Amino acid sequence: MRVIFKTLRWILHVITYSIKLFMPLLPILRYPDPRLKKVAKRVEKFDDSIRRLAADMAETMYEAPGIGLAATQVDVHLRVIVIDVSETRDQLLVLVNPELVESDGLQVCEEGCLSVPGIYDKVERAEYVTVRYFDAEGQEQSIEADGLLAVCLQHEMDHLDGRVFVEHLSQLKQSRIKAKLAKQSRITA
Ligand code: K1U
Ligand code: ZN
Repeated sequence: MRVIFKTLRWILHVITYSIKLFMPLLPILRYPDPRLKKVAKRVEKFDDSIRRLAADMAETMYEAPGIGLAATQVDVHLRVIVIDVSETRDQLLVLVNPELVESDGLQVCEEGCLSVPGIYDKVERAEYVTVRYFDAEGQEQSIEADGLLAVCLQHEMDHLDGRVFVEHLSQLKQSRIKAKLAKQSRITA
């Protein structure tokens, strides 16, 4: 009897561990959840809670997998984003209170969003951006970016202002996307 009980406990442990392995650490809000529209507040105190949030967001982003994540998407309305566009997935950027200080040119890039699963579409963004921000230790930094990093910075900063990339698309496309996502959630419910 004890052996059976121990085996069952071990099986349960393996199942729980496997589920955890494939699940993002923090639940990600799905469009059109109204909480994605909230404007995030500036971080005033750089304490351990901010570093913990950034670490949990990074883990969630890597597990999803994604190349960026904004705190808004995990229902935390503070101006914190994490980004890693490297192929090696080892160049994590944590940006607190990011501000666009310069932008130039235009580029059109196919975007996706962890809050809008399965939807990809072209969006026009600035080609070059300079972003001033604070790192997790509260040190002021600045980053100049082009290509995918520039797109990702603009996409994540949009989230902090309550904007999702699909809002750059036509009303017709937005309605179709909402209908598709509603159908998806009816199927998975
Ligand atoms: O904000 C988010 O939801 C993350 C989003 C960021 C982004 C993607 C594409 C263009 C602009 C911004 C994603 O990461 S969607 C997933 C994705 O693009 C991806 C996932 C794995 C490997 C490579 C890309
Ligand atoms: Zn997104």
